[in-house]
Amino acid sequence: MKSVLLIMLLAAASAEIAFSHADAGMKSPGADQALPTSPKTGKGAGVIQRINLEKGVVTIKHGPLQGIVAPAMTMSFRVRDKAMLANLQPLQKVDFEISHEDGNYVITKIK
Ligand SMILES: [Cu+2]
Repeated sequence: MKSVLLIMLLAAASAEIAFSHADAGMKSPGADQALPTSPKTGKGAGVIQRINLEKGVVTIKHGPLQGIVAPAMTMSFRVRDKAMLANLQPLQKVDFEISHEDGNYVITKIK
């Protein structure tokens, strides 16, 4: 019975993380005319709010992104390699690069 409870807790925890910019209302008016196709990569800077080492997810309060049309907001990103989170901590200022893969934004570089 213990393992069943654990699985339910894990499911509930993962459900609250939103990875998609689209879900978070990331589209802004004028985005369509700026670029004919959505760029696949972008850059940004922000402040780390939370880090989940187990899931490889970092929550960043970021400014407007370069490359990908996105306003300033706080959101959770998956990192390509969990080891990228090893030297980061909450409230740290970071520069990061993201790539759009399989409908999600993935951090490819962060420091
Ligand atoms: Cu965002």
